[in-house]
Amino acid sequence: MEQLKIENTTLEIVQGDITNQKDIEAIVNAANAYLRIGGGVAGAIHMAAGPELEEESTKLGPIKPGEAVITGAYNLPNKYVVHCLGPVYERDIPHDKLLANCYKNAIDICEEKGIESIAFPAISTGAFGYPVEEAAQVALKQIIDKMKGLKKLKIIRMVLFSRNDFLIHIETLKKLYK
Ligand code: AR6
Repeated sequence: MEQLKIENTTLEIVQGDITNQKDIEAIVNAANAYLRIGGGVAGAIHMAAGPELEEESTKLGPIKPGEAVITGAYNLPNKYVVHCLGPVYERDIPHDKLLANCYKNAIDICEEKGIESIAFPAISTGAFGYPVEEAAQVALKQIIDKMKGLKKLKIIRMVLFSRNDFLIHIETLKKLYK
């Protein structure tokens, strides 16, 4: 695990499954616009949460790239799911701004609701085709920018599914924060 502390907040980078973050209050879903079940992260989250999640989430859709909304987490070990719609690479432009907005808006929701910990997957890097090296730079830069002055949020965790994505995020963090 790699960690970076800025003021009162710690950024953690781990390899793992977003549905298995038992010590985290809110996990982030790499959602589709209609907040339906879907595949990848969204499929895993809905499967673990149970059907009530889709009942609640679909009422909040459709959302636009970069937007984030919050629901309960039902059978997941967390309290909330924050659903972010990432950009489809090279279709939703500017993709870097829209991807950064996902992280920014999710963190703003936590501050508004007094949530102390959040875990993100690498939004847009699966079905939406965002190259992981580029996405890691955008995500980590935006997270670090937001970490200054946070009042409620104490832990921000990036959860990478594969070893390769995990190592790319660690390298990117080292380059951004030396
Ligand atoms: N935990 C953590 N990361 C995961 C997990 C998991 N359980 N499963 C996959 N990943 P994706 P997107 C990684 O496709 O690109 C869905 O169908 C995966 O390796 O879930 O934003 C939705 O319904 C990849 O690096 O999200 C949307 O239509 C990253 O999570 C669309 O896909 C994101 O992959 C969203 O596409």
